[in-house]
Amino acid sequence: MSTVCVVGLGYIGLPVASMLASRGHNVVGYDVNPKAVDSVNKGQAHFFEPDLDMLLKAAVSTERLRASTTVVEADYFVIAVPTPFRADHQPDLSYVDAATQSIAPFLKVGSTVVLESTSPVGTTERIATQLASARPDLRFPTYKDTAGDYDIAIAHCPERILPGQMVKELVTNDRIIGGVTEKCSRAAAELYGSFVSAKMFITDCRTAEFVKLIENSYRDVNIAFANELSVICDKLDIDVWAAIELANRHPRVSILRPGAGVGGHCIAVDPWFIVSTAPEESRIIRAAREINDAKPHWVARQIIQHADRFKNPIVGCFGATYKPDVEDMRESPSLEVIKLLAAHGDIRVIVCDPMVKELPRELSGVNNISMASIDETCHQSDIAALLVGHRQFQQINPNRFLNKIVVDTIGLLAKPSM
Ligand code: SAJ
Repeated sequence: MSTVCVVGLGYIGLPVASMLASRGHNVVGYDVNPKAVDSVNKGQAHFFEPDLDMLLKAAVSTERLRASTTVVEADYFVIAVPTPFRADHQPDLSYVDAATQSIAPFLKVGSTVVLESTSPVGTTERIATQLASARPDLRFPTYKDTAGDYDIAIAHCPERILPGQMVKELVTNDRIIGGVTEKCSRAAAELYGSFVSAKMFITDCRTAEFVKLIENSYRDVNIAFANELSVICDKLDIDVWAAIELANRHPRVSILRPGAGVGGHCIAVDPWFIVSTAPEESRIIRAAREINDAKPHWVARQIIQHADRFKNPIVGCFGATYKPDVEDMRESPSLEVIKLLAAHGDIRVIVCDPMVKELPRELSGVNNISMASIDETCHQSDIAALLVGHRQFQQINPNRFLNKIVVDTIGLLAKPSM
């Protein structure tokens, strides 16, 4: 069993740290946020993810996992910090750089550094270069170098788990492991082999970085296609859900679902990392991002057009999270719709979301926004904006919408066409 220092106890780092501990490794989770550290040490996750609390509690109570605000010496360092983009859509690598600097003093001969954070191509090599300059006493690998001998292995093993199913997918998803050299890949595979039951595919770090980015871009492009269809269908007075369902009867067609837009910290972000490195060439990828980003604005315009027919319109927004059955509101398109509606001062907006206890600060103090139960929202609203397909919304009796204008962005009330 190894000692592992997981850098960053967020949405990815915490499940990974808990999983590693459950497989018998001695894990220290490092985070700069003392609140997150305290809560982890009490065995409590600071965000909701099914089955995570159970795994974490067991890891802490067996003392295989402890959280700390300081890094420790370890056999493995797993970096799982955010990689957002800046206002100009250029990647912000400041968290990865800070993580790299924080582990540098604690490397020892034989340590392996694994980057899990989704990152632009070249980031794993950037870590190697930065560590080499911080630790001139140690030897570091260079890209695809087979001859060189070195003390530290460095690899990228991009996270692939789906929020809502993270604990299961950590074990069952195939993994891509891209070392700076093949020897580095093998060192990382050793650690991941202790909990991954699926296949592990070895490649180089640049390919691994690119593979992760194209996985999410693939999904973004396909969702953009579905969103574009919904706008076209609206213009042509065609039921988009029926059209997609019928098209998907073709054996080689599988169109995704339109919605209020694309949110979360992955699919709405990662494609920009490709666009930023190849701006001229990334034409579909950029267009997809723009189409998906425009969708909440289109949805809000539709609702406002209906609302203008009422004297004191009340719009019930069903859903505020970025997707069904999670409590995460990061980059949420439904939240964007809510903001745009509220900015139209004449509309009263009622938000209903059983996954959300309170709205983000910038919205909770706004006069014309309030939160209400499903029942009250159905009862009070003139217009029902169906924005997120939570399980609880699927159980609403469709008759409750009969006397309202319904803007159904997610096909909640779509009738099967066959
Ligand atoms: N969405 C649609 N229509 C669809 C499917 C999704 O509008 O048919 C929307 C969702 O409502 C949401 C957004 O797209 O707003 C993204 O949701 P998602 O469930 O597709 O993906 P994420 O962002 O929760 O997680 C993704 C996953 N990537 C892929 O499926 C290729 C996950 O495996 C990654 O680990 C994660 O990104 C990540 O961290 O990169």
